[in-house]
Amino acid sequence: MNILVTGGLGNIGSCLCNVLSENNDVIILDNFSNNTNNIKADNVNIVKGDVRDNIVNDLASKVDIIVHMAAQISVDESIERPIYDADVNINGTLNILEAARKFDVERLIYISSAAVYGIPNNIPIKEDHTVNPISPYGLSKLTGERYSMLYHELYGLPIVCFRPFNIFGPNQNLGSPYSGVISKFIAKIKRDETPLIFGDGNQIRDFVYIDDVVTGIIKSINNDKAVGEIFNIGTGNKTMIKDLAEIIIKISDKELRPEFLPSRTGDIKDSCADITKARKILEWEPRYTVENGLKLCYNSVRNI
Ligand code: UD2
Repeated sequence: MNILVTGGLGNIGSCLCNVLSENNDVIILDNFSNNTNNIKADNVNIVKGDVRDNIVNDLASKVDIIVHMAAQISVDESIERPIYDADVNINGTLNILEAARKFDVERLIYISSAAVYGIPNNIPIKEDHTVNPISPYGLSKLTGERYSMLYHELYGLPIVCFRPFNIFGPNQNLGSPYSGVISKFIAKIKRDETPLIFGDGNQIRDFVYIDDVVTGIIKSINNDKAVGEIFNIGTGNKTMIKDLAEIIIKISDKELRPEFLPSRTGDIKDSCADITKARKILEWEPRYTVENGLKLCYNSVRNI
């Protein structure tokens, strides 16, 4: 099959493209904002461009399937620059949807975010939980979902949406101010510094390993029952941030203790996915525990 992956040079994108390229012809559309290229296969066609531009028509005309994950991904940046966030995440998605409609793609997979839920009323969170984003990023991702579903209903576009929870894996940019807590803790611990915990550390997250996310996405490509559906992608396992710090310190075999700082403003207290739907319809099961995934992440970092 011919597959277009927008944002294919990002962390999840490159991991996905490396797997897809084993059996498919892959085209990546990416604006190179990540500054790295972890694509291993040489049969991947990498095109530099923007999802808001006309180039998406040219690329959509050449493929059977589109995975759309190019986005403005930072919550903080979305609060600083809400118009830019909306332009990339909403108009960019609309541009992709139109191209997919025009060229009759067989599947469009839209990568949304657990940020659409905002502060949950209860955990684990099912897909039918109320959506109430608390950042422009969450709102722009939700709008992309809504447009996707509308294109499915109005034009019969075969759409699948995913709401990933806290994704982690090797190759995350340890220096980036936008990287997640795991990258932050690993960077600190590798430098023999104390990891910083915001708040009491009792807040819960659902950390899902990148390879499991990729498997879930791939399983939706040939599954007709997935069309028109939205799936949480997490593990259903709750990890407290203070426990996360302890696990990484243990892996490092260093004598470090985390330092506790005031809570981050706007931080969500607890978040965890209910993944019953993906288990049932996609026959998908996450394989990595947090511990296993963390060992792989920690050991992948050589020099810092
Ligand atoms: C995640 C997503 C974000 C958005 C959001 C929606 C990541 C990296 N971010 O934000 O894009 O979808 O969910 O809810 O997946 N923390 C520390 N010390 C640190 C860094 C973080 O204690 O050095 C805490 C932080 O206060 C929070 C938790 O760790 O309670 C997780 O933080 P995060 O930035 O990794 O991800 P999150 O869940 O806020």
